[in-house]
Amino acid sequence: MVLKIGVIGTGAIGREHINRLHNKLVGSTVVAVSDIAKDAAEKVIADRCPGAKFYADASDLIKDPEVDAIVVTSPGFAHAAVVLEAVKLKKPVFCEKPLATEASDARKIVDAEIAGGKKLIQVGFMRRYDAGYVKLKECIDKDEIGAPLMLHCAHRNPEVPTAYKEDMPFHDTFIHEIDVLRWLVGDDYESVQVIVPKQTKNTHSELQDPLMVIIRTVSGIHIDTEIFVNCKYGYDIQCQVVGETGIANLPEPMSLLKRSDAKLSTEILMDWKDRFVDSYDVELQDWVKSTLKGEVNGPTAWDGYFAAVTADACAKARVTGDVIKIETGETPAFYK
Ligand code: NAD
Ligand code: ISE
Repeated sequence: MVLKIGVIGTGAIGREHINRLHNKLVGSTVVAVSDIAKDAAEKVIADRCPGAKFYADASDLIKDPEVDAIVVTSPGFAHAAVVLEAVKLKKPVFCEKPLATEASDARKIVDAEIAGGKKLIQVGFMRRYDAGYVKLKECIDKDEIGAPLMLHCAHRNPEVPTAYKEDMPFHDTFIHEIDVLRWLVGDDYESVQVIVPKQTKNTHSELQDPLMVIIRTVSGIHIDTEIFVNCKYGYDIQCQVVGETGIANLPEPMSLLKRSDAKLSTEILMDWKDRFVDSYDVELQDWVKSTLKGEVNGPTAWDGYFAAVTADACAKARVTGDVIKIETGETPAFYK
């Protein structure tokens, strides 16, 4: 059986996912595409999924009876409306992160999914499928370094466009750490605090860069993460777990170690597309497989909601300088 997919949003990651789902992975085909930019979307169809229908209005794509499942790769602010429409029609959804840019919208999605009585939504937190993070989790779960006490992390992008501003470091960038670190240590968050260090000259008036976020988990684990989105030198993701009896680091991406010209050198990647290429493949193949079985195995709408609440708390903490409590309420039995 083949899953017939409609994709909403044909930008940077939409194009990549269309290619995966139509030409690379097993059990899926892209039958419809929607975007507010018609010409660019039609070019994507011609290049990557010829024959797929184009819809100017995403609602029409969701309603198309030929479309079994929806992939949402439009910008974050446009996610909630289409996810809610798909849930209403009981269609499975893979929604790129963030599930919503405001926790109140993410909560509406959770409530709608629970009311429908069936899990339908997976959120695109692909780091849970990254071989390095999977190894780190195995190491923690097998108690190889004792109980985690502290995590030191960094999320560095070479640069961001000027449209990237205000609270995007939390909702667009740090949202990955919010999800993957909670999954890694298996502990919810109690509070967040944001520190604004000396600013890089490479930022602009509407963006504070770098930022430092400190999370305290319910059991008391300390997690500090540097968010630095104009670091210039590379796309660099770091994570070190300090346990009671040892330390484990997220592996560096595989890269040649070269001795030449009196130098010992190795390349640093510049793009998230390259850094996480394998994780996106594994993530979407797993989503296709589980969707065909009528299941959701990956990060749920509740995970998306938890991340949105934490990102909102970071946004507040940045402005007030306070330690802000994370208040999500109990995980509903539906998601346990
Ligand atoms: P992008 O700006 O490159 O592309 C967005 C596309 O959506 C554009 O083609 C735009 O015309 C279209 N669009 C805008 N509003 C729309 C609407 N209302 N309905 C339909 N289409 C609309 O953005 P991107 O980098 O591809 O990011 C898209 C989403 O994917 C974001 O949520 C982003 O956070 C996420 N993303 C995830 C990762 C990851 O590592 N998991 C990486 C990059 C982006
Ligand atoms: C982008 O949307 C991603 O999800 C990347 O993984 C992240 O590193 C980047 O900061 C975001 O803008």
